[in-house]
Amino acid sequence: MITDKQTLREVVLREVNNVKITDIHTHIYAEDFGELLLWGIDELVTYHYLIAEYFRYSKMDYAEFFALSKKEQADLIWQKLFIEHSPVSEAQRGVLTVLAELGLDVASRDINAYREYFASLSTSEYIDKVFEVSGVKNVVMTNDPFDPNEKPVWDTVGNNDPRFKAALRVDPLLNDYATSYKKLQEWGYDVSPDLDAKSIDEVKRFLSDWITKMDALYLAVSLPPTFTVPENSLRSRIVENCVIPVCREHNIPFAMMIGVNKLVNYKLGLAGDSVGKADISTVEYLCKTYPENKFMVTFLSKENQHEAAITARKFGNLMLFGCWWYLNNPSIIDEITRLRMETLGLSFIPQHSDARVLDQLIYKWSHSRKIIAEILIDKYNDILDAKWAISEEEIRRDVEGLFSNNFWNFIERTE
Ligand code: FIX
Ligand code: ZN
Repeated sequence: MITDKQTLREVVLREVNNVKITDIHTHIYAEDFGELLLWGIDELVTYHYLIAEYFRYSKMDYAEFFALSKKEQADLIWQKLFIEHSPVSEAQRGVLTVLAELGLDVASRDINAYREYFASLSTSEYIDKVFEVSGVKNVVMTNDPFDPNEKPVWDTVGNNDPRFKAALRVDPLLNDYATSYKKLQEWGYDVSPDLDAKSIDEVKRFLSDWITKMDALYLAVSLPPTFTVPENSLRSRIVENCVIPVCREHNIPFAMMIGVNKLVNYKLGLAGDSVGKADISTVEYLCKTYPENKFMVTFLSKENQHEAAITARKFGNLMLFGCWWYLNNPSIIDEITRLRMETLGLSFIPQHSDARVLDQLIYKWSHSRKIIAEILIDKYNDILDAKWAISEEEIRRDVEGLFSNNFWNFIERTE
């Protein structure tokens, strides 16, 4: 048993550095999905976080920028954010971490030399490399049947890489049924714009068909701060009459990602979304009303985090996950993770990468491992002070829970 703090530190750092991670929410894809999988230095540097940061300095016309090639955009961003200003933001620093952990010469600042490295690798070689360097064992994708570039893949080859799991993403269905119902009709589902009884059955059939086709581990949606159930809206009716029963039938969680104000600056595209504080009472209502359902929830607003942790104490069918998007900064990850551990013990999923570019698995997890390890050390030290002794096996158990098993146990699946 470990009773001294130096040994404890060494063991926690070793276990957190060595644990193989299940990354439960990403926007990366297996190789079979072709161009949907983004990787390499030009994709890294044109990540939408960095585009937003580029326009903090640049007065360039948005449309003119987006008309450029990825390489031309990357050259502008590299010059502005890395050469003319020190790259200290989390997204800027992340690029450097990727290059450093790949063993490239970061000090050279030579983006063309980096391009030569990436050009020397095949997609499958680089997927293997990133999983090896990042210590990620499997990722959950974001799979959208309404995406005209993705649906054909599922209608032909599907997903054949066991490292990549599927999650069914239904934003168009829930947030824009007035448009998306026409796609359902096109695909042979007998739905009407007013969501009558027949439509409810057909939407359920659509969801069930795709959960089965994808072997989806959960059903997910991104939602505005105003998301409310119950209310007299198509979204609320689809959630209660379609999503909840189908998720229960398949025994998969409904994952709600709440707090996005879409396209507050539409000219920035993906970089144009912002954040708003949501109403926790909808999560309380769903967890209380549907105790047989499982809910995964992450809020985008820092202001929702404390009440979310308290709500998770009330409902065992609620699993909080990640420090999402604008919360994925070291200072906020530290605050939220300490709050959650002090409130929920180890019964939460501390992080997901949200990687949109394969390479980001490397930096997002390298940075988060360090933060979470220091918090665990502090919390274990607190109980050592009370003369509680702990074993290496118990530390490994706790760490594997936070970085993988809490998810698999909650969804009642094995990998
Ligand atoms: O809705 C989502 O899954 C968000 O994570 C994305 O839309 C967002 O652009 C993102 O990648 C944040 O990290
Ligand atoms: Zn995401």
